[in-house]
Amino acid sequence: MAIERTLCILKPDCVRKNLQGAVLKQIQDAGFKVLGMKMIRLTPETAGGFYAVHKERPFFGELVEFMTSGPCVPVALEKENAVADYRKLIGATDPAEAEEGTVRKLYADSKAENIAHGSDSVENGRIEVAYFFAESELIANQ
Ligand code: FUP
Repeated sequence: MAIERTLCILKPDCVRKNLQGAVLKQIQDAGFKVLGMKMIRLTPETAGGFYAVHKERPFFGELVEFMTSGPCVPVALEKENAVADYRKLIGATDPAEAEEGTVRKLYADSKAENIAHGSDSVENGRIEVAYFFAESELIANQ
């Protein structure tokens, strides 16, 4: 299996609930290496650009509003098979459908406020990490 990068965002609901540490511990305990991490507040432009693929969806406005509602924590992760393994760790988009023990099942309130983002393909993992981090900000060898 190949070493991959994937982007986690600890979303504003995660930060509001003071769950950054708990979720990050779960991620690190599962073997993911943290290459970079920062706490930022997204603007409508950065949030809209990140979710541009959902621009025509009915929930786009609310998604941007939520993602800009407070600080969030983008985290660049690396591991073998990182994209699929991380999506398994966070669980289904809707916490009601997420498996027991997953981050979203444990902590998320709804499909809209679901604690953590995860890239959905290896290509998007690279693109999304680069959306938030310059290569020089990533620690490749820890
Ligand atoms: P995921 O890959 O699990 O993050 O889910 P999607 O890419 O399908 O959706 C991105 C974000 O849009 C979700 F995290 C929350 C929001 N969303 C809604 O608010 N309502 C929906 O019906 C679907 C997604």
